[in-house]
Amino acid sequence: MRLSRAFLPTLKETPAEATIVSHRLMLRAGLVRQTSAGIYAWLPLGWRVLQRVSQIVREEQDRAGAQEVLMPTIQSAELWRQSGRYDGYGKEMLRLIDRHDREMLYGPTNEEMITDIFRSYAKSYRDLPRNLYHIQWKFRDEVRPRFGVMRGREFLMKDAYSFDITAEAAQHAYRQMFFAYLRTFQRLGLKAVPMRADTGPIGGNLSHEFIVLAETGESAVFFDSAFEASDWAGTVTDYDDIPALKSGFDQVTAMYAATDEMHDAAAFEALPAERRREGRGIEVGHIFYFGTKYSAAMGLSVPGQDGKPVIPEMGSYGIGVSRLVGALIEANHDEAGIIWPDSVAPYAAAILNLKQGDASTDAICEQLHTALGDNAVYDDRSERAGVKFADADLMGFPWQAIVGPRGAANGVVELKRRATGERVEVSVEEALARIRG
Ligand code: P5A
Repeated sequence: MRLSRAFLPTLKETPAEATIVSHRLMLRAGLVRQTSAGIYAWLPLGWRVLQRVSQIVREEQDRAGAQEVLMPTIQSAELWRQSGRYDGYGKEMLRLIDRHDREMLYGPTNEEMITDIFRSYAKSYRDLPRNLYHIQWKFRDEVRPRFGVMRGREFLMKDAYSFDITAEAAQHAYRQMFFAYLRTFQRLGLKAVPMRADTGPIGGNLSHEFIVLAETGESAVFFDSAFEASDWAGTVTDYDDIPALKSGFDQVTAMYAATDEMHDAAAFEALPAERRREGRGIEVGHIFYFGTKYSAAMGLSVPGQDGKPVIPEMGSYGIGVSRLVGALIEANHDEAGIIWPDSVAPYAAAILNLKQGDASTDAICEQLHTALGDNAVYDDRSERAGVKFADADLMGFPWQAIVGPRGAANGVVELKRRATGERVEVSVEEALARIRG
């Protein structure tokens, strides 16, 4: 992508409304544009990151055995009356009336809709277990949308829903998602700590939030420092191994970790003082086991092995996909801008042409650009070198291939690693090899 033709707008001034660093950088680097309070347009750079994050989430859901669907954003109020949540959900729900005076709503979550879909097809216990997920926009009319995409009104969520015949099987499904979440956040380069959580309007009595530690997080958290050292994501390799998942889950959850809502001061104090950690965090995922709350209310039942009706046990599992983009920036930035981890970078590299019009400089830049294709932005603008450096740092591409007339004459490129600031002079081939990883 040539910067001279691209829509990659950056801002020099720090927007006054942004109080946390990820929000400031998302606006300055041109990732998003607010269109109404808590509602954002995703501009090309932000949209590429959002898609890369979604893809990692998708791959780990698939690996854990869940299947992707796509349900609509608009739902019928009738479904929510069946579950009994329509009135209770309150002002957070955006309610709509269609031209036939039917009550509709913009979905804040999809437990009712998936239960309705599943009950139309499930004919017997053999149709279970199943886990279905989608990655779809949600709307919650938050009282105080803030921190940019972190607490938006419209936001992208991955939500999965599991159906099982027994409570034990449903708990296994819960543990599958628990480990899928640990893997997902690890691939994103984030340390997310699972914490016992309150269930709120979703319901049930077993629930974990996945919290990324960050000073600007909205939740106060208390946890055992053992979490900092451990690599739990790697411990589970076979999602069908019921005992292995159970023992892995028991080990992880035996360590103390809780948000302020569930904090048990006595249990925390029982830890040796040097292991007690207090801080703040961002909730990037939340999983729930709520048994038959929706299936019973909505009349989902299937004949069991003995022919008697069984009401399936359910759970639901959410990841804040758009919120994750903010959380990733909170965890990866410096004074100059964003530092994208390789796994989600919108482009692997920026090619910086320091002397537009110089024949050998232009030739090397074109060669790099052709070789890297859609994986690089080529800064071919007639701007000063300082402007190009600042924009590349702000937008945070993991690599900068800096090409000036002196090096170009000798076929040499200066390669800068954004995360460390380290610069090396290498051949074009070597630069390509390193960028491609
Ligand atoms: C689980 C999936 C649910 O809605 N139903 C389906 C369950 N859970 S949740 O905790 O309410 O939301 C799941 C995740 O969505 C993100 N999230 C938000 N992101 C941005 N702006 C918001 N206003 C917002 N609200 C929730 C969080 O990451 C949350 O963990």
